[in-house]
Order: sequence, then C-alpha cells, then structure tokens
Amino acid sequence: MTRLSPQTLGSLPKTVRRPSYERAGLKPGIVHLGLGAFARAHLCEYTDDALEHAFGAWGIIGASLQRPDQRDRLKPQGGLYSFLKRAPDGPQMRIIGSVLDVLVAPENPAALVTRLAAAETRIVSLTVTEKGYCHDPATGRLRQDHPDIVHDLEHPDAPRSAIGLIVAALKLRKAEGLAPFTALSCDNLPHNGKVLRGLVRDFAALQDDTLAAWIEANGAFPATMVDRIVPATTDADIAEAAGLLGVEDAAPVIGEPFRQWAVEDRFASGRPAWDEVGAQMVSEVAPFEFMKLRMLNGAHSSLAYLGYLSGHETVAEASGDPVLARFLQGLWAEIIPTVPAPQGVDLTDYAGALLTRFHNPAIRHRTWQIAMDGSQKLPQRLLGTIRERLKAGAPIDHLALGVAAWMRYVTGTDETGTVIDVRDPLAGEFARIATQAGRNAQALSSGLLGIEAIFGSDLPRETAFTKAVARQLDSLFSQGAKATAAALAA
Ligand code: CS2
Repeated sequence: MTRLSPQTLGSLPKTVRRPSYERAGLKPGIVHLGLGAFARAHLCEYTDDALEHAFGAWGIIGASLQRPDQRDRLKPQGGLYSFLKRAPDGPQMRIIGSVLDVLVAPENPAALVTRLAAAETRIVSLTVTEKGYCHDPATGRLRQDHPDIVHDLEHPDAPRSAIGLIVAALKLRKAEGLAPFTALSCDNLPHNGKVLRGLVRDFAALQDDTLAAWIEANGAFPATMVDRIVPATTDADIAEAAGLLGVEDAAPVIGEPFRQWAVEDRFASGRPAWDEVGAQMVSEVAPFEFMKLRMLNGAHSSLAYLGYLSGHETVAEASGDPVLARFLQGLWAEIIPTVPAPQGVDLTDYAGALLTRFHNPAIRHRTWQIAMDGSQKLPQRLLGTIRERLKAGAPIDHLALGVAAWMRYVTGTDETGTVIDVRDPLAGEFARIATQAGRNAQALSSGLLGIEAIFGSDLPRETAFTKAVARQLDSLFSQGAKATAAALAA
C-alpha cells in the first residue's frame, strides 16, 4: 500500500481534513521533547489549527528521548500523520501537518542540543511523563541520585534527560548572547511550570551559578493544564486508519473529541495563535490544574486499579460497571470540596462530563495503561486531596480505597492468581515489599506507606489515613475489588 506523505496528500478522500497552509515554507519555532501519542494529539493539533488560522514560523521538530520508533515511522511520511477522533457516533479523520522532523536524542544528543540552542527555536515544549522529570514526586525536587541526572552531570554535552538537554542548550544560548527559549511543560504535574523552572535551575546550579542566575532572571516557564484522552495506538487502529485514508499511515493517533488547554500567557519570545483556536490563555493555571489532576486523573487512576482488579480491560467498561460508577460518584463527592472551581465552571457538571468521557465506547483506553507509574502519579492525583480532607476532618473512604487498590495492584498478582505486568520506576521496591508482606494488609500497607518519595513523611503518621487504607486493602484481599467497592456504596 502507498504511504501517507506530502506526495500522496492530494489523493486522500475529500472527507479527510488536511493542512491548507504551505508546509514547505514552514520554519521550526518549537522543539518538542517526548513526541508521543499525547503530544501529537494535543499540542501538535492545536499548533496545526493555529497555523491554519495565522501562518507563522511555528513548525515543530519533535525529539524522542529514548527510542527511534517514532522517527522511523514519521520520517518516510515527511512528518505527516492522521488523527482519528473517536466519538460515540463515529470517527473523524484529519491529517496533522505541524511536525516537520523528528530527532532521536540517544543517537546524537549534540545535534538535539544544537537544535534547541538555535536562534529560531523559541519554545521548547515537553511531554516526557511524570518520571521524565527525574524528580521526587512527593517534593518536586531534583533527584541528584537519579541515574540520568548522574549521567548528565558527568556528560553535560551529551545529556539524556530532558532537564540535562534544556540546561545544555540554555548554556549555549547564554554563551552566544541569545535569549532563553520558553520551556513549556505539558505534563500532568501540579505547578508544572514552577516545578520545571526549579529543576532546570537546580541542575544548572550544580554546574555553574551564573548560568542558574541567568536562567532565573530571563527564563520563561509558563504553567499549563493539558487534557485529552489519548489511548496508545494499536494495530487495529493502524488498519482502520489505512481503510479510511486509502494509504498507509504507520503513526496514526487516536483521541476523544474533547480537548482542553489552559496556558499561563508568559512567553519569552512569542507563541503560535493557540488562543485563537481554543486554548485558554489565563493568568492562573492552578485552578484548572487542580480540577483536572484531582477530578479527572485522580478518578482515572482509582478506576484503573479497581477496574483492572475487577477484570475490566478498558475505562469505558469499568465506568460502565454500575458498582464502579457509583464508586466514582462517591470519590468525586470527596474530591470536589478540595477543588477551587475555575471561573465559570460548575464542578458537579464537570464530574458529569468526565463520566460521559470515560464512558465513550469508541475509546479503548486500557486500565493497565493508566495503572502504569503509580508512584509518580499518586501524589498529585490522590494524596494532596487526602491531605486536605484529613486537615478538614472530612471522610476519605473512597480516596483510601483508590490508594488501597493501587497497593493491591502492585503486589503483582490479580484476583485470579494471574501475574500483573506492573510498570513503574519503583516496581522492584514494590515486589520486595509485597514478597515480605504476603497477603497481610497491615504489613503490605505499612511497607508501601514507608516509601517517602510517594507518601512523604507526614502521611504514614496520619492514623485516620493509614487505618482506612489498611481496612480497604484487607477487604480487597478477602472480598475482592468489586465487593469492596460495593460495600462502600451500601
Ligand atoms: C491518564 C492520563 O494515563 C494516565 O495516567 O490518566 O493520560 C489522562 O488520560 C490524560 O491526562 C487526560 O488528559
């Protein structure tokens, strides 16, 4: 089958929307670190829309920080790929044209640093997932003992972490008398702009105080809240895309129709017209971020663990289970009082809309995918909420069940005795704790609560919390996930 490419663009069916701007004349103003499915269905789509609205020098060069796969798929297609938007009433297809090229950091870190340091690079955006920040998720501070950070301090000109790459490039820019680029975190971290700024500054300070001071004085690290449900692309998606396109696309992305992007409007040297195409430019991102991380992601993670343990493969299935749907309502009732509503938003309506989104039967978002990297996700998704509820003396049963379900999940064996493929930077530690504790809920919960990078030093001392978690975990072992969630609702 012929491949999607600039040459075959003209032959696509009329129903497929494609870039009408002159791609050949597009200059790269953005370098995106971590060009995975999410960025290609979010930032790259917003940028494609912005280029349609007002053409400017805002093409994107993507960078893969680990594997060459994405580059290998996109290069033969001249950076083009299709985006299959899945609504309950049928799919919609478009071609995204904003990505011009893809670099693979480990193949040639210096080439990527040079690209980042180039005068025409004005924004460096990131979707490197929580663990890509090499920080302590409980405190947001740089982990100087992180293997990638240790490596990058030893080889500052051939870095492999996002932080190391950014600092190496800023060092070059400073030496060449160029202004810093805007560093734009698009990951699900609380205060992502501030956290990124702190990590970049701290890493720079380990090499050169004047560099750190220059970044502090001149750098721009706007905060963002990003939202769109984007499951990993499957072979079936690739086959469906080919059917709709009439040509082969090795790199389609799948996503729900809904998207949201709240961005703090502080850019060092311009940005695409994202605000003209639906992004919300705001002075304060925090209310959006709290709402999204606590209500969407907090519910997503809890549902992923409980749903997986209950035998549900996808979020749509899990949220369609009446017991788990009731659990979600109870969970949101605990979360909502801790969330300052962004202006004009009704949080009960927001929760209702989330349930509809989770329930979209056209999206097959695996509970296993969301269950990944819990150690990096729990603090901002559930634990901050729990701290606030405890301070207010308010009930936390549903939140505690979310945490207990994570604990049950990371034991690595499901309710039928089948092995769970637990993916997490701390998976080794979980396995060690789980082996020692066996099916003793008290021992397992206190072992896991002792991981300070997740729970800090305060939560293990909150007996209302530790007792609630141990009780739920005990029930997960003896009654199973479904019955435990049902008992909570009764
Ligand atoms: C999910 C998110 O995988 C996960 O952990 O909770 O990727 C979620 O789908 C997005 O944040 C939605 O915007």
